[in-house]
Amino acid sequence: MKVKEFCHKLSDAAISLLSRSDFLWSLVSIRRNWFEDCTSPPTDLEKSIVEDLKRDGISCFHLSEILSAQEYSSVEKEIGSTWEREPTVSNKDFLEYYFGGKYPDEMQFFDPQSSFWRLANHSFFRRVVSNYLGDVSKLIYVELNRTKLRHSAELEGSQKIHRDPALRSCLKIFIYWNNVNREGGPFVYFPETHFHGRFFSKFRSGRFVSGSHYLSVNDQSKLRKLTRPLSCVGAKGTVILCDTSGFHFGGISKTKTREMSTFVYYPRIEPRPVRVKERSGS
Ligand SMILES: O=C(O)CCC(=O)C(=O)O
Ligand SMILES: [Fe+2]
Repeated sequence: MKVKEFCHKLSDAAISLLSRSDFLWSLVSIRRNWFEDCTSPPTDLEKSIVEDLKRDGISCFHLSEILSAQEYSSVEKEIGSTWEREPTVSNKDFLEYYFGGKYPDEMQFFDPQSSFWRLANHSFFRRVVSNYLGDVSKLIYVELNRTKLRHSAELEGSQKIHRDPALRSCLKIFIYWNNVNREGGPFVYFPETHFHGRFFSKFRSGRFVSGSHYLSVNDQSKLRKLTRPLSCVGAKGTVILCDTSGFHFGGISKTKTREMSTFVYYPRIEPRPVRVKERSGS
Protein backbone atom coordinates (compact mmCIF):
# COMPACT_ATOMS: atom_id res chain seq x y z
CA MET A 1 0.00 0.00 0.00
CA LYS A 2 2.81 2.40 0.97
CA VAL A 3 4.65 1.63 -2.29
CA LYS A 4 1.43 2.21 -4.24
CA GLU A 5 0.87 5.56 -2.56
CA PHE A 6 4.47 6.56 -3.19
CA CYS A 7 4.17 5.63 -6.89
CA HIS A 8 0.93 7.56 -7.13
CA LYS A 9 2.54 10.66 -5.58
CA LEU A 10 5.54 10.29 -7.88
CA SER A 11 3.36 10.06 -10.98
CA ASP A 12 1.32 13.06 -9.82
CA ALA A 13 4.53 15.06 -9.36
CA ALA A 14 5.82 13.99 -12.80
CA ILE A 15 2.50 14.88 -14.45
CA SER A 16 2.39 18.22 -12.71
CA LEU A 17 6.00 19.00 -13.71
CA LEU A 18 5.33 17.98 -17.30
CA SER A 19 2.16 20.04 -17.58
CA ARG A 20 3.72 23.14 -16.03
CA SER A 21 7.11 23.09 -17.73
CA ASP A 22 7.16 24.50 -21.27
CA PHE A 23 10.66 23.12 -21.73
CA LEU A 24 9.72 19.52 -20.87
CA TRP A 25 6.51 19.80 -22.86
CA SER A 26 8.34 20.88 -26.00
CA LEU A 27 10.83 18.03 -25.54
CA VAL A 28 8.22 15.30 -25.33
CA SER A 29 5.54 16.63 -27.66
CA ILE A 30 6.04 16.40 -31.35
CA ARG A 31 6.35 19.94 -32.63
CA ARG A 32 5.16 19.48 -36.15
CA ASN A 33 1.86 19.87 -37.86
CA TRP A 34 -0.01 16.64 -38.17
CA PHE A 35 -2.33 17.81 -40.86
CA GLU A 36 -0.71 18.30 -44.26
CA ASP A 37 -3.10 21.15 -44.91
CA CYS A 38 -1.38 23.14 -42.14
CA THR A 39 1.48 23.97 -44.45
CA SER A 40 -0.31 27.00 -45.93
CA PRO A 41 -0.46 30.15 -43.75
CA PRO A 42 -3.54 30.56 -41.51
CA THR A 43 -6.46 32.64 -42.84
CA ASP A 44 -7.64 35.75 -40.97
CA LEU A 45 -10.58 33.82 -39.46
CA GLU A 46 -8.27 31.04 -38.27
CA LYS A 47 -5.84 33.56 -36.80
CA SER A 48 -8.52 35.47 -34.92
CA ILE A 49 -10.00 32.23 -33.50
CA VAL A 50 -6.60 31.03 -32.27
CA GLU A 51 -5.94 34.47 -30.72
CA ASP A 52 -9.34 34.39 -28.95
CA LEU A 53 -8.64 30.88 -27.69
CA LYS A 54 -5.22 31.78 -26.33
CA ARG A 55 -6.51 34.89 -24.57
CA ASP A 56 -10.04 33.92 -23.45
CA GLY A 57 -10.22 30.14 -23.93
CA ILE A 58 -13.27 30.51 -26.19
CA SER A 59 -14.25 31.73 -29.66
CA CYS A 60 -17.39 31.59 -31.82
CA PHE A 61 -18.44 31.91 -35.44
CA HIS A 62 -21.23 30.67 -37.70
CA LEU A 63 -20.94 27.43 -39.62
CA SER A 64 -22.04 29.15 -42.83
CA GLU A 65 -18.65 30.97 -42.78
CA ILE A 66 -16.84 27.73 -43.63
CA LEU A 67 -19.46 25.60 -45.40
CA SER A 68 -21.15 26.18 -48.74
CA ALA A 69 -24.97 26.40 -48.69
CA GLN A 70 -25.10 22.87 -50.09
CA GLU A 71 -22.67 21.45 -47.48
CA TYR A 72 -24.59 23.21 -44.72
CA SER A 73 -27.96 21.85 -45.79
CA SER A 74 -26.58 18.34 -46.23
CA VAL A 75 -25.19 18.18 -42.67
CA GLU A 76 -28.35 19.82 -41.32
CA LYS A 77 -30.47 17.14 -43.06
CA GLU A 78 -28.32 14.34 -41.65
CA ILE A 79 -28.59 15.74 -38.11
CA GLY A 80 -32.36 16.21 -38.63
CA SER A 81 -32.81 12.51 -39.43
CA THR A 82 -30.67 11.49 -36.43
CA TRP A 83 -33.21 12.97 -33.99
CA GLU A 84 -35.74 10.44 -35.30
CA ARG A 85 -33.72 7.58 -33.75
CA GLU A 86 -33.99 6.47 -30.13
CA PRO A 87 -31.34 8.16 -27.95
CA THR A 88 -28.46 5.92 -26.87
CA VAL A 89 -27.80 5.26 -23.17
CA SER A 90 -26.47 8.34 -21.46
CA ASN A 91 -23.93 8.85 -18.69
CA LYS A 92 -24.87 12.47 -17.99
CA ASP A 93 -28.34 12.81 -16.59
CA PHE A 94 -29.09 16.20 -18.13
CA LEU A 95 -28.45 15.04 -21.70
CA GLU A 96 -29.96 12.58 -24.19
CA TYR A 97 -27.31 11.19 -26.52
CA TYR A 98 -27.76 10.48 -30.23
CA PHE A 99 -24.05 9.90 -30.85
CA GLY A 100 -21.63 8.98 -28.05
CA GLY A 101 -22.46 8.95 -24.37
CA LYS A 102 -20.85 5.67 -23.37
CA TYR A 103 -17.32 7.06 -23.06
CA PRO A 104 -14.70 5.73 -22.38
CA ASP A 105 -15.61 2.19 -23.51
CA GLU A 106 -17.52 2.58 -26.73
CA MET A 107 -16.06 2.72 -30.21
CA GLN A 108 -18.08 4.72 -32.75
CA PHE A 109 -17.82 4.00 -36.47
CA PHE A 110 -18.83 6.56 -39.08
CA ASP A 111 -19.57 6.21 -42.75
CA PRO A 112 -16.85 8.11 -44.70
CA GLN A 113 -19.67 9.74 -46.73
CA SER A 114 -21.44 11.04 -43.61
CA SER A 115 -21.61 14.85 -43.72
CA PHE A 116 -21.41 14.93 -39.93
CA TRP A 117 -18.22 12.84 -39.88
CA ARG A 118 -16.77 14.97 -42.67
CA LEU A 119 -17.55 18.07 -40.62
CA ALA A 120 -15.72 16.68 -37.55
CA ASN A 121 -12.70 16.21 -39.82
CA HIS A 122 -13.09 19.46 -41.73
CA SER A 123 -9.73 20.94 -42.68
CA PHE A 124 -10.71 24.27 -41.09
CA PHE A 125 -11.25 22.61 -37.69
CA ARG A 126 -8.13 20.49 -38.03
CA ARG A 127 -6.01 23.53 -38.82
CA VAL A 128 -7.40 25.57 -35.91
CA VAL A 129 -6.99 22.64 -33.49
CA SER A 130 -3.45 22.04 -34.64
CA ASN A 131 -2.52 25.71 -34.47
CA TYR A 132 -4.06 26.14 -31.05
CA LEU A 133 -2.92 22.97 -29.33
CA GLY A 134 0.46 23.46 -31.01
CA ASP A 135 1.06 19.76 -31.17
CA VAL A 136 0.14 16.66 -33.11
CA SER A 137 -3.52 16.46 -32.14
CA LYS A 138 -6.30 13.93 -32.45
CA LEU A 139 -10.09 13.85 -32.67
CA ILE A 140 -10.88 11.35 -29.94
CA TYR A 141 -14.62 11.53 -29.51
CA VAL A 142 -17.86 12.78 -31.02
CA GLU A 143 -21.23 13.45 -29.38
CA LEU A 144 -24.63 14.67 -30.48
CA ASN A 145 -27.11 15.48 -27.77
CA ARG A 146 -30.27 17.17 -26.74
CA THR A 147 -30.76 18.51 -23.22
CA LYS A 148 -33.59 17.37 -20.98
CA LEU A 149 -35.92 19.98 -19.47
CA ARG A 150 -35.20 20.70 -15.79
CA HIS A 151 -37.15 22.80 -13.36
CA SER A 152 -34.64 22.98 -10.51
CA ALA A 153 -32.34 26.01 -10.54
CA GLU A 154 -29.49 24.01 -8.94
CA LEU A 155 -26.62 22.62 -10.99
CA GLU A 156 -26.22 18.92 -10.17
CA GLY A 157 -23.77 16.10 -10.96
CA SER A 158 -21.75 16.53 -14.16
CA GLN A 159 -23.62 19.76 -14.84
CA LYS A 160 -21.74 21.49 -12.00
CA ILE A 161 -18.93 23.96 -12.79
CA HIS A 162 -15.84 21.97 -13.74
CA ARG A 163 -12.67 21.68 -15.80
CA ASP A 164 -12.35 18.73 -18.17
CA PRO A 165 -9.32 16.52 -17.54
CA ALA A 166 -6.22 17.60 -19.47
CA LEU A 167 -2.48 17.76 -18.95
CA ARG A 168 -2.66 21.25 -20.39
CA SER A 169 -5.38 22.15 -22.87
CA CYS A 170 -8.02 20.23 -24.74
CA LEU A 171 -10.27 21.67 -27.38
CA LYS A 172 -13.98 21.03 -27.80
CA ILE A 173 -15.94 22.22 -30.80
CA PHE A 174 -19.63 22.61 -29.97
CA ILE A 175 -22.21 23.29 -32.68
CA TYR A 176 -25.79 24.31 -31.93
CA TRP A 177 -28.41 22.58 -34.09
CA ASN A 178 -31.29 24.73 -32.88
CA ASN A 179 -31.60 28.36 -31.75
CA VAL A 180 -30.42 28.53 -28.14
CA ASN A 181 -31.55 31.35 -25.87
CA ARG A 182 -31.27 31.59 -22.06
CA GLU A 183 -34.32 29.35 -21.64
CA GLY A 184 -32.64 26.62 -23.69
CA GLY A 185 -29.70 26.04 -21.33
CA PRO A 186 -26.75 27.51 -23.25
CA PHE A 187 -23.19 26.33 -22.71
CA VAL A 188 -21.56 28.58 -20.05
CA TYR A 189 -17.84 29.38 -19.85
CA PHE A 190 -15.63 31.36 -17.45
CA PRO A 191 -13.16 33.20 -19.75
CA GLU A 192 -9.42 33.19 -19.01
CA THR A 193 -9.61 30.19 -16.63
CA HIS A 194 -8.05 27.84 -19.23
CA PHE A 195 -4.44 26.64 -19.19
CA HIS A 196 -3.15 29.72 -21.07
CA GLY A 197 -5.48 32.09 -19.23
CA ARG A 198 -4.73 34.69 -16.56
CA PHE A 199 -6.81 32.91 -13.92
CA PHE A 200 -5.74 29.33 -14.49
CA SER A 201 -3.24 29.18 -11.65
CA LYS A 202 -5.72 30.63 -9.14
CA PHE A 203 -7.42 27.24 -9.03
CA ARG A 204 -4.85 24.46 -9.03
CA SER A 205 -6.18 20.94 -8.87
CA GLY A 206 -3.43 18.45 -8.13
CA ARG A 207 -4.19 16.18 -11.03
CA PHE A 208 -5.47 16.87 -14.53
CA VAL A 209 -5.23 13.49 -16.21
CA SER A 210 -8.02 11.52 -14.61
CA GLY A 211 -11.42 12.94 -13.71
CA SER A 212 -12.91 16.37 -14.26
CA HIS A 213 -12.12 18.99 -11.62
CA TYR A 214 -15.29 20.19 -9.87
CA LEU A 215 -15.15 23.42 -7.87
CA SER A 216 -15.81 23.65 -4.16
CA VAL A 217 -18.49 26.15 -3.05
CA ASN A 218 -15.77 28.53 -1.77
CA ASP A 219 -13.90 28.40 -5.05
CA GLN A 220 -17.14 29.03 -6.95
CA SER A 221 -17.59 32.40 -5.27
CA LYS A 222 -13.89 33.17 -5.81
CA LEU A 223 -14.35 32.34 -9.50
CA ARG A 224 -17.44 34.54 -9.87
CA LYS A 225 -15.51 37.47 -8.36
CA LEU A 226 -12.63 37.02 -10.82
CA THR A 227 -14.52 36.59 -14.08
CA ARG A 228 -18.07 36.84 -15.39
CA PRO A 229 -19.59 33.68 -16.85
CA LEU A 230 -20.24 33.87 -20.57
CA SER A 231 -23.60 32.31 -21.52
CA CYS A 232 -23.21 31.24 -25.11
CA VAL A 233 -26.65 31.97 -26.54
CA GLY A 234 -26.65 31.61 -30.31
CA ALA A 235 -28.56 30.82 -33.47
CA LYS A 236 -28.69 27.39 -35.07
CA GLY A 237 -25.31 26.79 -36.74
CA THR A 238 -23.29 28.65 -34.08
CA VAL A 239 -19.87 27.07 -33.60
CA ILE A 240 -18.24 27.44 -30.17
CA LEU A 241 -14.58 26.52 -29.94
CA CYS A 242 -13.57 26.13 -26.34
CA ASP A 243 -10.56 25.08 -24.31
CA THR A 244 -12.38 23.14 -21.59
CA SER A 245 -9.35 23.14 -19.30
CA GLY A 246 -11.20 26.35 -18.31
CA PHE A 247 -14.24 26.24 -16.02
CA HIS A 248 -17.60 25.62 -17.68
CA PHE A 249 -20.98 23.95 -17.35
CA GLY A 250 -24.06 23.08 -19.38
CA GLY A 251 -26.83 25.59 -18.60
CA ILE A 252 -30.22 24.46 -17.34
CA SER A 253 -32.87 23.97 -20.02
CA LYS A 254 -35.88 25.54 -18.36
CA THR A 255 -38.55 25.63 -21.04
CA LYS A 256 -36.64 24.82 -24.24
CA THR A 257 -34.22 22.06 -25.09
CA ARG A 258 -30.77 22.63 -26.65
CA GLU A 259 -29.48 20.49 -29.54
CA MET A 260 -25.69 20.40 -29.78
CA SER A 261 -22.86 18.33 -31.23
CA THR A 262 -19.41 18.08 -29.63
CA PHE A 263 -16.09 17.19 -31.26
CA VAL A 264 -13.33 16.48 -28.73
CA TYR A 265 -9.65 16.99 -29.60
CA TYR A 266 -6.54 16.37 -27.47
CA PRO A 267 -2.80 16.68 -28.09
CA ARG A 268 -1.46 13.25 -29.09
CA ILE A 269 0.88 13.16 -26.11
CA GLU A 270 -2.13 12.75 -23.80
CA PRO A 271 -2.85 9.11 -22.96
CA ARG A 272 -6.40 9.16 -24.34
CA PRO A 273 -7.78 6.50 -26.65
CA VAL A 274 -9.34 7.54 -29.96
CA ARG A 275 -12.98 6.39 -29.78
CA VAL A 276 -14.10 7.32 -33.28
CA LYS A 277 -13.18 5.68 -36.58
CA GLU A 278 -14.18 5.76 -40.19
CA ARG A 279 -15.97 2.57 -41.18
CA SER A 280 -13.93 0.81 -43.85
CA GLY A 281 -15.39 -0.86 -46.94
CA SER A 282 -18.48 1.35 -47.19
O1 LIG B 1 -23.49 20.33 -22.36
C1 LIG B 1 -22.74 21.24 -22.09
O2 LIG B 1 -23.05 22.39 -22.30
C2 LIG B 1 -21.39 21.03 -21.47
C3 LIG B 1 -20.99 19.62 -21.31
C4 LIG B 1 -19.57 19.54 -20.84
O3 LIG B 1 -19.27 19.83 -19.71
C5 LIG B 1 -18.53 19.13 -21.77
O4 LIG B 1 -18.83 18.76 -22.92
O5 LIG B 1 -17.36 19.17 -21.38
FE1 LIG C 1 -17.02 19.50 -19.43
